Amino acid sequence: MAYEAARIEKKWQEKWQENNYFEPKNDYSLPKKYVLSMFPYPSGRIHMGHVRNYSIGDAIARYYRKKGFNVLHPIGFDSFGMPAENAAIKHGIHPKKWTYENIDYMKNELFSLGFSFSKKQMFATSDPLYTKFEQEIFIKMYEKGLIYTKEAEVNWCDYDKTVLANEQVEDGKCWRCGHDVIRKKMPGYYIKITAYAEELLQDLKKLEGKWPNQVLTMQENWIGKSIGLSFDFALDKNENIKAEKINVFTTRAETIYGVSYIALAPDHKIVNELISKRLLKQDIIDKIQNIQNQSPRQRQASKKEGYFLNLYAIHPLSQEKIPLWVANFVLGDYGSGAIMGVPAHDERDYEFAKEYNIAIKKVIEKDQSDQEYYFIKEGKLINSAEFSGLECDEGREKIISKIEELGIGKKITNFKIRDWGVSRQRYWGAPIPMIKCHSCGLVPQKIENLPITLPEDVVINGEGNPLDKHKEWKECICPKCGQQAQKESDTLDTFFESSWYFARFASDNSTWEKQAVSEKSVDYWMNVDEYIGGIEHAILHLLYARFFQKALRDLGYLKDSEPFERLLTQGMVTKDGFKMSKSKGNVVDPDYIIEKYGADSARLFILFAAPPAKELEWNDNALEGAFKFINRLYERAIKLQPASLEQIDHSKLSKDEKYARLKIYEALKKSFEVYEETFAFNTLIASCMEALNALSAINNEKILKEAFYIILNILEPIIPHVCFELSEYLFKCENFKILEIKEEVFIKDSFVIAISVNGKKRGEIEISSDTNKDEILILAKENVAKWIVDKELIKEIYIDKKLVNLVVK
Ligand code: ANZ
Ligand code: ZN
Repeated sequence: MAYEAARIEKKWQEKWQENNYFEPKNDYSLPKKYVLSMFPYPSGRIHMGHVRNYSIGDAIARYYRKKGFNVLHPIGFDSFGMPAENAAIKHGIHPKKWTYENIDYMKNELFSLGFSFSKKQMFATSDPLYTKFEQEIFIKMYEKGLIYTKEAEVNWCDYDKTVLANEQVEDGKCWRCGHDVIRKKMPGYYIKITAYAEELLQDLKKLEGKWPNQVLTMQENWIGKSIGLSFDFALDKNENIKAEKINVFTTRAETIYGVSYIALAPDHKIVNELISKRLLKQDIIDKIQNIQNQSPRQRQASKKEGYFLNLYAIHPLSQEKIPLWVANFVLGDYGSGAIMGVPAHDERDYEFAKEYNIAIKKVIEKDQSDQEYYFIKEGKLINSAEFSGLECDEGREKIISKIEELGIGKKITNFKIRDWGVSRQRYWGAPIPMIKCHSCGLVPQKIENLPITLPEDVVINGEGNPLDKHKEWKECICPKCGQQAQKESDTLDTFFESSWYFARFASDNSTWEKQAVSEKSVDYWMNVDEYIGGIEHAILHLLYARFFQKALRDLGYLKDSEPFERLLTQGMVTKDGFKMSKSKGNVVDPDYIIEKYGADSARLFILFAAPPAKELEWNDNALEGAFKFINRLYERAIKLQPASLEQIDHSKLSKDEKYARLKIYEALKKSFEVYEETFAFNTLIASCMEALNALSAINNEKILKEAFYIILNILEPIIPHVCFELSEYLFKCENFKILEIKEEVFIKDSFVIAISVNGKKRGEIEISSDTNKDEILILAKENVAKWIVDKELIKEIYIDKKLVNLVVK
C-alpha cells in the first residue's frame, strides 16, 4: 500500500476533532503546559511564516500532551486593524465581513495543517464579547490613573489618516503603508507605561536564560534607564527673553570643565520664544522650523545641523561664557531637551563642534595620548580645577556633590520609554469607552452599558474617521448627569487587544460571558510556558504585554508579574535570499504544498530545514526530500505484521542489531532534550533518519517493532497524521505513550585500539568486544597496510584493548 497523505490527514483531523483530543481538560490537578504561538492577523491566507510559527508550537504542545500533561494550546485572531478598512476602501467590502470571512478561511487552513489548537478557547479580538471586557479594563485603568488624556505631538500618517506609535514608524515611514510620517499636535489617550518603567526593567532579570538575550537587550535599551546629573546654567543677562536659566541632563558630570557650548532641542521653549519674538534672522527661523517638522528619528538620522542663538550662559564652576546653540540631534522629549556640549568626550558633540568650529576642550586623559578627543569613560581628569587628577568615576561623584551643594542641580534617573498613545482615528477597532459631556467633561461609560459596539452602517472612504462622522452613533446620554452627550469616536490601538489575549485564552470559556479573566483557570494555566513568535515583536508587543500583566495584577485581575515564562523567537522564512512577501513576489502558498505533498511533509520540511531561531531558506528539493522520507517510513512500517511489543534481551543481539537499537535509543534520548530544552528539531529529525537507515540492515521483527514504536513516538509531534496512522496499524493504539530509556543499550561493547608501526602511530580501529587477538592483529595489519607493504614483519605486539605495535624492517 502506498502512502496517501490526503486520505490519512483527513481521517485523523476528523478523529481528533471527534474525541476533543486538542481540548484542555478542566482537571486542575494535572501538571499543565500552556504553549502559545502568537495569534495571527486575519489577512486572508496563512503564509509560510505562520506555518513555521505554528509547527514549532504544535510540536511542543503535542509532545507534552503525549507526556501526560494537560495542555492549553489556543489560537485566535488579532482581528481589528487597518487592512480591513483598506480592503473596504479598495473593494467596497465591509471590514467586518472581510475580517470574518478571512477568519473562516484561515481556520480551515490551520486545521488542515493538523495543528492541535483548542477550538473551544478560540476567539477573535473583534468579537463584541472581547471588546466588552477590553473596555472594562480600559475604564479600570483610567480610574486608577493609568490612562490619561493629553495633547501631544504625534506621528501622523496622512495616508492611513491615523496616529502611529514611535515603534510603528520605520525610517520616518509608516510601517503599514510606507508613506512619510509627519509630526502633528493632537489630543489623545495615553497609557502610563512609564509608571512601570523600573519594574519592567528589573523584571528582565527574571527572564535571563529563558528569553533570547537579544530580546532582553532590546527591551532594556527601549526602557533606557540612565542615572545622571540634572543642573542649571544661568543665562547671561538678556532683556529680550523671559528665561533665566537652562536645565541640562548629563550622565558625564565629570566632563563639566570640557563644556564649550550648550545645545537646545529645536522645540525647546527658549527657541520657540526667540522665534515668536523674531529675535533670529528669518532665514534661520525657516531652517529651525524645517527641523521642527521632522520626526525625532529623521532628525537623528540627518547630518548634524544647528544655529547660534546669540545668547550665552555662565558656566557654574568656571564662570566662563558659554554660547547657546539649537541643534537637530538634541531630543525635545528626553532629559530637559538641552545638553551641555563636550566635544572632546562625546562623539555627537564632537561632530557638531567640528562642523561649526566650536572649541574642543579635553578634560580626561589616559596614557598621555595626544588625541583631541577621548570618547571612553575612563582616565584621569585634567584641566578641571580642584578635580584634576581624579579618576572619572570619583570625579563624577565629586562634581555632582559640588553642584548639589551649590543648590543648582541634583542626581536624577531618566527613562527613554514614553507613555503609550492608544487613540486611533479609525473605524475598525475597539471604541474607547469614554463619553464627552458638556457639563461633566470626560466620563467613562458605565460598566453595565458595555460593550460599546461599532455601528455597521458606515461610509468608509478613507476620508477622516467614519465614527466621528456618524452623528446618531455618537449621540448618547452622559452616565453621570443624564444629559445629552457624545461618545468618543477614536478607537484603540490594536496592540491593546494583543496585550491581554493570553490571559483571556487562559480563562475557561464558560466564564467568558461573565468576566474578563477567570481567577480559577488563570491561576492554573498562567504563565504561558512557551511563547513562540517573530522577532519583530521583540519590543512593542512584548513590552506592552509585560506592562499589561503588571497593571492587571495591580487591578486585581491577575497574580503574576510576568506573562511569558519562556520565549522562542523564530527566524524569517526566505526565498531566493529575501523575506517571503507579497511585494517581493516570492511567496510559496501553504495550500499548494498541502495539496501536493500533504501537511506532514510541509511540517517536516519546515522543522528540518533550519533550527527554529535561524532563518529558513525555502528549498523545493528539501521539501521533496521530506516527502520521500515520510514515504520510506510509511512503506517500511506498513510491511510489518501488527503485534505488541516484546521483551528484548540486548546481550543476545548481533552487532548490527545492537547498533540499530543504539541509534533508536539515542534518538529517543535526544527527543527529551529537544522537545523540552533546545527545540533543535532539525537535529532530532536527523537522528531519526540515521536510526531508520541503521534499521535497513535488520530483519528481526521484535527489534523493528520496538524501533517503529519509538520513532513514531518521537516524530508524532512533527508529522502527526502519518504517525497516528502507522501506530494505529501496528499497535492498535492511537495515543501511545513515550517509552523510557533503556540504559543497557548505551553500554559500549566495543573499544578503540591504536596501531603503530615502529613506534609511530599510524592508525586506529574500533573493535567489538567479542573479537579475539588473532582477528584483531589481522584487522590492524589491514588498517596500516600502506606502512608495512613490501616490508619484513619482525614483531607483533598486542597490548590488551589498547594498542597494536608492528615492528618492520
Ligand atoms: C555631557 C556628556 C559628555 C554626555 C560626554 C555624554 C558624554 P543616556 O545614557 O542616553 O541617558 N543628552 C541628554 N539629554 C539629551 C537630549 N535631550 N537629546 C540628546 N542627547 C541628550 O545619555 C545621556 C547623555 O545624552 C547626556 O550626557 C547628554 O550628553 C546627552 F562625554 O552630557 B552627555
Ligand atoms: Zn454629564
